[in-house]
Amino acid sequence: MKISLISIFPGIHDYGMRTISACLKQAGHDVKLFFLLKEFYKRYSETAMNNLVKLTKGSDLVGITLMTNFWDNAIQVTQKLRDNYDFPILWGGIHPTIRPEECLDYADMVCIGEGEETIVELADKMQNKQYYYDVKGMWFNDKGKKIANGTRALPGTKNAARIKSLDQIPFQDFDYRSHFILKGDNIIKMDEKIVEQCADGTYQTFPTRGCPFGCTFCINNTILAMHPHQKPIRKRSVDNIMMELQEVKSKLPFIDIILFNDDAFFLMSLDEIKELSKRYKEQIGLPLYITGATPATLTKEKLSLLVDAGLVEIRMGIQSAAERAKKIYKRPHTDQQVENAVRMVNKHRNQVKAGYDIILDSPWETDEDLTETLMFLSKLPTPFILTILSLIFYPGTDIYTKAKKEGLIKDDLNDIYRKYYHGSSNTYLNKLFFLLSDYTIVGIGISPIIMFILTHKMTKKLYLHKFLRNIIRAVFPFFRYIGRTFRPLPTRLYEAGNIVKFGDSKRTYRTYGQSNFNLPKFHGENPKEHFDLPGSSKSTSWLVRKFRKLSKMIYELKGMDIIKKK
Ligand code: B12
Ligand code: SF4
Repeated sequence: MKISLISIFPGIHDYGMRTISACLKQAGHDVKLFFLLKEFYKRYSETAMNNLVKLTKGSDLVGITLMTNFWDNAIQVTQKLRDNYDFPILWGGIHPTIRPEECLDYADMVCIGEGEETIVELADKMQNKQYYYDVKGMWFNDKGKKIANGTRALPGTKNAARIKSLDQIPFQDFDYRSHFILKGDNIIKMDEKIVEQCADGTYQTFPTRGCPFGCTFCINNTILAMHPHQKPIRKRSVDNIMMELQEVKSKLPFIDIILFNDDAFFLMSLDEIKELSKRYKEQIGLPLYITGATPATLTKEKLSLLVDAGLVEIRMGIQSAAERAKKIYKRPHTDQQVENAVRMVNKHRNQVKAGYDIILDSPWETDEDLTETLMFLSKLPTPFILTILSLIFYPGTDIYTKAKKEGLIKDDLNDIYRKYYHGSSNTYLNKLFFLLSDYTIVGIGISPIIMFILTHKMTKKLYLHKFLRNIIRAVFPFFRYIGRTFRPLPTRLYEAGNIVKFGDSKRTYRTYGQSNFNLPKFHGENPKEHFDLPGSSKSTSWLVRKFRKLSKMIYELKGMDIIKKK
């Protein structure tokens, strides 16, 4: 079977699609993989779409992957292909998993959930001209009649038809000879240079799948409800992880950081982490970045082992410190546990860059709740970076149901599918989170007393709050200079392009910016041009910009940039 798979995300780190492709190739199918990198709020040009039509000619099946925000682009691609060909179009990924029915208004078929077994069974049956409308985990649109075949047991569980262990899943397809990528308006053949440029030195993989907590805004909330009797977390063996990473080292020599992007990595047992760290250090030896550090699962022992193995960056969800919000989100930890986890990470501040996620714009959070979170954050040891996201009620989650019931969602398409996740509303308190983040990155922070004054009702009543905030913003370059001068070791980790040592060895690595995945360099796109975000040049006053420029000049003139740049 000739199968074209289309990834419409803005980066080439599409683990799901690469794995689906590897499974199909392993089963003997002829697969072309397209990376049509695009931010979800931009559409493809007519030239790009015509290119795609040419390149998908002769396909027997086309698969498209999408998350909710990529809805419009999935429709654009589907309609273009539909206007030219009559091959079946299959949608898979997070959004089709939670809303299969509406997807069938556009696609001919939908794959629900993890699709490694499903896609191979479907493709084999299609190739053998067998009846395939009975494939489990699939929904079909048969001339207007929708056929729903339920869910399939998750790969890596004992009820799975074939893949009873995650170790049976082939590694991601990085064979670029059958890959294509959108560059400008044209879709061109991928080559090693482009992979190198787009990978930005990072290789993403997943030692585990799933998370048992099911916070009410997260996809795991939905997945747990869909698979109530299955193990919520599935793990790969250390042997299997090592095999994959050794292959990466030999086939992708430009990779210089490994990212474990699991939802709940620290649910690996101490023994598993001991073995993984030991072998990782001996056999892989690349800097390591781990997300999915849920505060309640992080322990000193696990962390120390990983730091010794080469951990250079960690990301953990805090989301909110307010009791009311944590209850609504069903967060599985106390503020004390978060603080302990942050302090644990901070002990390794000279080697490990810390990132914490915060969710803003919850309609159920009051100004008092936000103030509670700001006060909590201001007490934490620096440096760290805050990734500030705007709450989105993704369908299938409990908060979607709650928001819908309360009439907070008028129109799913505009209020959810097209909502920009970094575009938190421009309120005074929201801006304080961004200001705080600027200060925490440079190892200074904003002290609880200052935060208390900034957030106190009286300050607002006296109309002093904005004035004070502007002063703190304006003097930031000075404090950045102080922070970086007096805390050069930890703060250099937060600047992209610095060469630093990692682990306990003499080896070095180049530090990265906040987002390794988006490709402004390659693609020439910058969301800040389209949204007036806090921190963007549009929302910064002329005076502050001038002041920052002047201090930057002084900073550079004084030659205080002691860290070597590549
Ligand atoms: C890694 C990751 C990213 C990476 C890479 C994305 C990628 N495509 O791989 C990056 C950092 C780029 C990213 C970005 C975003 N992400 Co993200 N991300 C994840 C994460 C943590 C893991 C995804 C993953 O690889 N899972 C493992 C694989 C095995 O699962 P999978 O990708 O779903 O693929 C399987 C199936 O879905 C299916 N499948 C997938 N595609 C197809 C296609 C076909 C044809 C078939 C048959 C099957 C199939 O088979 C695959 C193999 O089993 C998930 C959380 C999660 N647990 O999934 C969030 C998640 C997918 N992200 C999410 C979101 C919202 C985003 C953003 C839109 C916004 C944000 N706040 O981060 C941005 C968008 C970026 C942008 N600039 O526009 C949400 C999606 C919710 C939704 N309803 O759409 C998730 C679920 C997290 C959450 N909030 O719960 N993300
Ligand atoms: S702990 Fe993280 S990954 Fe797990 S359900 Fe909560 S938000 Fe999702």
